Amino acid sequence: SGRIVCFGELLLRLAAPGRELLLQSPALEVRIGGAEANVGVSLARFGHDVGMLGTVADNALGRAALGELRRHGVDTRAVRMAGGRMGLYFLATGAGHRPSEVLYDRAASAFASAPASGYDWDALLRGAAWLHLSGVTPALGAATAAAAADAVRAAVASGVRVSFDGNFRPKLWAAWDGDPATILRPLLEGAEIAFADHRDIDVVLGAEAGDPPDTHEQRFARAARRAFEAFPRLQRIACTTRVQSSVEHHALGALMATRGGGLHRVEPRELPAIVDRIGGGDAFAAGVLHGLVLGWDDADSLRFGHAAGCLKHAVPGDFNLCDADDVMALVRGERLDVKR
Ligand code: KDG
Repeated sequence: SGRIVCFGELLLRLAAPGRELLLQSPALEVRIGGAEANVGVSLARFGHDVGMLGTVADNALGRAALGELRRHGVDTRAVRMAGGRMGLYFLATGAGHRPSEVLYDRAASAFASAPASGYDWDALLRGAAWLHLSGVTPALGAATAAAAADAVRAAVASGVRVSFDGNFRPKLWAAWDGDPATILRPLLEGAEIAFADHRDIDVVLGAEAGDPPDTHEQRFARAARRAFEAFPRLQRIACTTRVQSSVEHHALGALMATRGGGLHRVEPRELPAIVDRIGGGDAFAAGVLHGLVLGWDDADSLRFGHAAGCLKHAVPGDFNLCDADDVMALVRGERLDVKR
C-alpha cells in the first residue's frame, strides 16, 4: 500500500435543502466538497494514509474546511493557507424531470490564484506512493494548470504513481482561454490510471473521424485503445456508465479497459432512492484506487469501485462516508444490515 496524496481545491458546497430550488427558502446547507478531496475522504475512510495538497483561504472558512477533512482522517498539514476567498458551489438537487443545478462561484479563489511556484513538489510528494488529481484543477486557470503539470512531472520523476480523473467541466474551461487539449495532455501522459470516458479522451486526442460506434461500450473501448497508443504509461482507464430516467432513478454500471486489451464490465445496477449523486464519480475512483493500492486485480478493483459509487448515491453531501465493509457487503450482494 502506501500514502496517497490528493491535489485539488476544497470548495464550500451551499445546497438548497431537500428538493428545493435555490433560494426558495432562506436556508442553505453548507458542506465541504471538491472532487479530489472527496476521493481523499473516501480513501481515508477505507483505512488509507491520505494527505490533502492545495491551498485554502486563510480565514475561518478555510480552517473549517480543513477541519472537516481531518474529521474524516485526511492529513491536511501540507495544505497552504493564503489570502483570498474560498471557492463556492451552489447546488439544487432537482427532482423527477427537473434536473439538478450546479452554479460555481469560485473565480479568483485562494486556490485558483495560488502561483504554481508556491508548491515544492519534491517535498509535497515525499513518502507518497500515489498522487491523485483531476481535470477540475487545470480548468481553473493558468496558475493551477501549471501547478497540475508540475505535480505530475515531479511525481513521474520520483516514481510516484499518478491517478488522473478527467472530470471535464466545460463551464470552467469556458471562463478563460485555456485550451483543454493542450493542458490536459501532459496529465494523461503521466497517469497510470485514468478515470475517463470517451468524451474525456476525445477532448485531448480530438474526436475520431467517421461515425461513432453504436454502443457506449464500443465507444469507450475504441477511445481507450487510442489513449493506450498515445500515452504509454497508462495501464487502465475506468468509467461509470449511467442510465438515467429521472433525478431519482438511475442505473449505474462500470467499465475498465486495460492496456493488454481487456475490458472489464460491471452490469448496471438500479440505484434505489437516490439522495445525492454528487461525488458518485469520486467515490468510484476512490474505490477502484483502494483495490489497486491493495494489489487486487483489475476486475475486483472495478467491482469495489462500482459498489462504492452506488453507495455514495445514498449518502447526502459530497463525501462517501461508507466504510470498506459496507462496500464489500454490496459487492457480495448481501443486504446491508442495520449496525448494532
Ligand atoms: O465531483 C464532485 C464535484 O463536482 C464537486 O465537489 C464540485 O469539485 C467540484 C467541481 O469542480 O465540479
